[in-house]
Amino acid sequence: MRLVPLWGTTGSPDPEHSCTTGASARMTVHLVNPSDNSFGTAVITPRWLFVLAAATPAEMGDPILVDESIEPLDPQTVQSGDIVGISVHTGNALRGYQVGEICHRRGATVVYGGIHATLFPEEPFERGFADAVVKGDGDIAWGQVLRDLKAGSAGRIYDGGKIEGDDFLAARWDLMAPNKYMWASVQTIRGCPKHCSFCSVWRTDGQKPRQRSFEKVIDEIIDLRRLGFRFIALADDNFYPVTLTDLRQAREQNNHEKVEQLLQIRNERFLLMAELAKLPKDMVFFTQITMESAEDGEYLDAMRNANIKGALVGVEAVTPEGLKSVFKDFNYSGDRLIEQLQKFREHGLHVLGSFIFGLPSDKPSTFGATVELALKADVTFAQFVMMTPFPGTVDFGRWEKQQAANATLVNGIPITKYWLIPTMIRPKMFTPHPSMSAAEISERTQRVWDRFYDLSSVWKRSACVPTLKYRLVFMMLSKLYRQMYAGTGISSDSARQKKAKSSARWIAAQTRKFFQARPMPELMHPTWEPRAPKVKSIESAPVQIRL
Ligand code: B12
Ligand code: SF4
Repeated sequence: MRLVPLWGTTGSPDPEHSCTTGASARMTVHLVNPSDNSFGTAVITPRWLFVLAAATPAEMGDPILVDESIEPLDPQTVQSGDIVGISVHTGNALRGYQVGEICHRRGATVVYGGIHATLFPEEPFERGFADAVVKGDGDIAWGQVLRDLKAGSAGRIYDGGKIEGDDFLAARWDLMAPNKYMWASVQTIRGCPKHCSFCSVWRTDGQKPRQRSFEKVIDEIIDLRRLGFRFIALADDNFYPVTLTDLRQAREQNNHEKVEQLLQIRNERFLLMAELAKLPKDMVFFTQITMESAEDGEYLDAMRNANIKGALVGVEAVTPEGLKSVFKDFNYSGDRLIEQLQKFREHGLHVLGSFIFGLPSDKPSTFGATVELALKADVTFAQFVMMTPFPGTVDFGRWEKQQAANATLVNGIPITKYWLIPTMIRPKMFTPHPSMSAAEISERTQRVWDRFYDLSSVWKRSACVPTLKYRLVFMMLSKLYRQMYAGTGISSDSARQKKAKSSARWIAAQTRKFFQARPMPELMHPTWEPRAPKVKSIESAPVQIRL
């Protein structure tokens, strides 16, 4: 881990307010998860909020946590001298900068982190009244920033690097607002060895899987079950870091060291799943996985035994050309794709299929073919997202180059900085398509959602749960999923968005009750056998350099 405050000390945009002046008498720490859409209830906990709470040094007191996907920040709660940590991903960066401005005007010190700040560390200074920015992992860096702020010697940009899996902190679930979330989220691994063109994970989180030891994961999950959470999202980039093909290739190359490394990662996954299987049987896990796992029956069976009931599978495209264009030609297309998706069901796992529309190879007929395939392949849920070039991706790099010569402006903002365009006028499609307009792609995508989530299809799919009561819950969940997307993403018409949002708010509140479980304070943590400490890689050595 490199923990490097870069480029000297902070220069606050407001000369009367500088965080270099050191501790004020009162220094409450706030952490804000920005969102334009507040639904009163959220589906999944934003894990960073509770991890950074754990990273806050005890001497600073418990931080105040605000998740705007539940309720907007009340500015009155922020006082002069407070410190506010804000996380930004690309979609919520603009709201994040507004929150930063509000807090700055109230006299607080503002620190940004998260994937967008990692990719554009200068932007929060230019747009969001930042006093400091943390790039990369915050588990260790956040404590350092706070201690530096308290001492009046904070750096401007800190690089938290990519820490080892065993340094990932367990979240402070005790600070979570009660009765607001349906699923808690626990990370078991970060990074992904693939390199899909639309994804930045392999760049920002690295291609080397960073795995937490199973004991730490299980301990955290037990804490959650004790609190009454039985639905847990394993918020991993890719739950299947080593494929059978990886192993076969390493063996064919007689690369014994590589085989050993791969087996170590794989064995740790099996150890984790074996322990998950020992947890109370009412627990339900969900994760994200690549399609290749369908070929690994042993792995899928271990997942089923571990109560991992389902996974988001990135199908992306149903044609070979589409898959090639996103560097995902390890996926199958056509009938073989259907067979592969069905394998998950054969092994007792539900699939949330994720499909992308707007790829250059897409034609008007692709939309219908995709939804028919999704219906035929027995996927339990599906999401149909429109191609968005996220910064840090290969697609974004290409598009930025194309735009460099003759940049399109929206509201005076270059379209390659689309996250700075106010959400109401932000285009839904960015990269021009060779044969369809953005409106046509959006319209056709919406129709695909409507078809997949029409009442009779949802009712048919709801047969996967045992009782009528649960079939009704399944239907509400499907409706909620569709509404949340219409409210925040695909819908181009604002009346429809508004309606979708208010109905999502109501459904979310009703649905959450079904996720609640009896707290189990009596559940004990296992006593773990000590294991030999892992050797840390050089890149993760905790170097602390101050310039
Ligand atoms: C789980 C997950 C989800 C879940 C849960 C989201 C949630 N409520 O948290 C679901 C499925 C709902 C989801 C949805 C989406 N997601 Co998502 N998601 C993830 C995933 C896999 C893990 C996130 C996580 O929990 N990580 C664990 C925490 C601990 O890590 P972290 O957030 O990175 O935080 C660490 C550091 O970044 C840093 N840090 C973070 N914030 C701050 C703040 C401060 C002040 C400091 C100091 C440090 C700091 O410290 C933390 C601890 O080390 C990430 C991939 C990833 N590796 O991040 C994608 C990811 C964040 N998602 C992504 C996307 C695109 C989306 C969607 C837009 C997808 C879509 N098309 O609809 C939606 C947007 C939803 C929304 N409105 O927020 C992209 C974001 C790309 C970008 N440039 O913004 C990512 C990176 C995946 C990708 N393929 O590129 N997602
Ligand atoms: S899309 Fe999934 S498989 Fe592809 S690089 Fe990103 S995390 Fe890995």
